[in-house]
Amino acid sequence: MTTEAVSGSATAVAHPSLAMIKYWGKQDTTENIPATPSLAVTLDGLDTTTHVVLYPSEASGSPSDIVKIDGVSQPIQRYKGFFDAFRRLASENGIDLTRWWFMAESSSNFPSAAGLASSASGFAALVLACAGASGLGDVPDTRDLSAVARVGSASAARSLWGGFTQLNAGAKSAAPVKDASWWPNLRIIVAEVEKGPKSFSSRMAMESTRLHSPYYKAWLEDSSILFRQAMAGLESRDLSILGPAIRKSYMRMFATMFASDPPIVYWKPGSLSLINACEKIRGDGIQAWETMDAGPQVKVFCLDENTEAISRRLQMALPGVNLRICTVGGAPVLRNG
Ligand code: 2P0
Repeated sequence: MTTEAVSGSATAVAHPSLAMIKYWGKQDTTENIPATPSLAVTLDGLDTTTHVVLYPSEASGSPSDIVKIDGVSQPIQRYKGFFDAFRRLASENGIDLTRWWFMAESSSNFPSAAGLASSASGFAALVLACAGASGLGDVPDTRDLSAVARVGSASAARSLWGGFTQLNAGAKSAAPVKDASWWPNLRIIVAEVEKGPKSFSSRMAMESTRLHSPYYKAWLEDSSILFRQAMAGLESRDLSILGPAIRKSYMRMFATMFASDPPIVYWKPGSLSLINACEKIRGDGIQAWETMDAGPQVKVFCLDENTEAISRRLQMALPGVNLRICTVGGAPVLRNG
């Protein structure tokens, strides 16, 4: 039995999920099901805060749900699948939201749509705030919220937990692997090579790779092997095992994109300067393993004791580059009101 919703509001804060082993490609574009297994770390220090208000549709004067990022209204079509999935989940948990709209306002303390996984933290914060505003609170299992977030952005499914998470190929929801305390001296240096939004969305680029890259099949096969290597490195907290798997995963993801027709190139000259710097740092015997996502930014996995030395060398390689030192972050949090 379902009961009518009542007006409510909630605020949630979530962190991005940075993939060490990359999700790139979909098994199902409608349901947004990943074709590769991914293994990710939740980043502390990068926050998305989302405030959601639930209000009766007849009193709203609005034709639909509303999402604003930094005060700017977003095309609601991009969110339709997400809100449909959320309403289904609410109904399964006894709350009827058919005559209610959501109004969401979101902002981050880092650039959006620039290859820093803002859609992961964004949809994770959104699903949690929607649950709070609807009065669902802690009722749905986190895996159910993860499955709804996945419809918004598959990487967001991973951001529902802190620490290290995995999203298997073909999976509807992510799963926790290790909590945030697992690797206390792991650091991730986030280097902002360029500000401003990326030139094409990861969703379009991912689909174009699937359809137009002759290397896509090899990429899918390879992903499972790299996933297992990375899991072994994480289990043993050994960067000399995890690091090479991290590097191979992003390099092979981009190789598949470069081979696409037309090619997809997110790299900028500054990205390459930092990639080369990491190789030299490793040549000097320091563990510094970089990765990149759908944008020009570079993230470097290292240990606490090497953070200063690596940061200095990155600054020398790309003077003026903005560096943030992140630790492994916790789960998203929900505040009522
Ligand atoms: C990841 N990325 O695993 C990969 C690595 C970027 C490179 O997930 O289409 O915004 O919304 O499911 O999650 C970025 O893509 O894509 C991404 P959709 P999403 O983090």
